[in-house]
Amino acid sequence: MKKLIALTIALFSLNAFSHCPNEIVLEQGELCFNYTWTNGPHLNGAHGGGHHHMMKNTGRPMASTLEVAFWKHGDSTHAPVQIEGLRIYPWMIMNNGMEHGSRPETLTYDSARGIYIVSDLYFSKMMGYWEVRFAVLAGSDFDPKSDYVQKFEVEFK
Ligand SMILES: [Cu+2]
Repeated sequence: MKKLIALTIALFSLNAFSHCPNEIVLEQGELCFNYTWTNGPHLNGAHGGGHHHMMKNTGRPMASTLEVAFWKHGDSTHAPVQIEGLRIYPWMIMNNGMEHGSRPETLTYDSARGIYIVSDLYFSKMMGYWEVRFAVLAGSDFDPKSDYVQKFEVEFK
């Protein structure tokens, strides 16, 4: 029991020293990132006929917005890191084995706050799950199915 407590304390202090909620390895090295939903995530009804989170007046699907901050691994000041050619996009893995994206998302860098804002994210309700994927564009042969470097599953409330 004592050992377990000591280990727990060690892990907690390590975490405080080099807080890294998520890791991504890119050309510039190991980065950490944190993400926050500032709008949503909203799960929209399938094929426009659903009832989940549709806008009351228009019946149009609702967009979600995500904010992401990157910093160098081990940097306790969390100085913002900008990533050339970054793309953050939605991706669905369907239960039937098919995979697909969504409408084009919008990525903006808020230089005052040092964060990326991903808007126009549309998640439709289907048999499967949505991921948010991270990629650095390698050119026109970019394949969103396989050319991502990091991802997380979207958890809808
Ligand atoms: Cu689907």
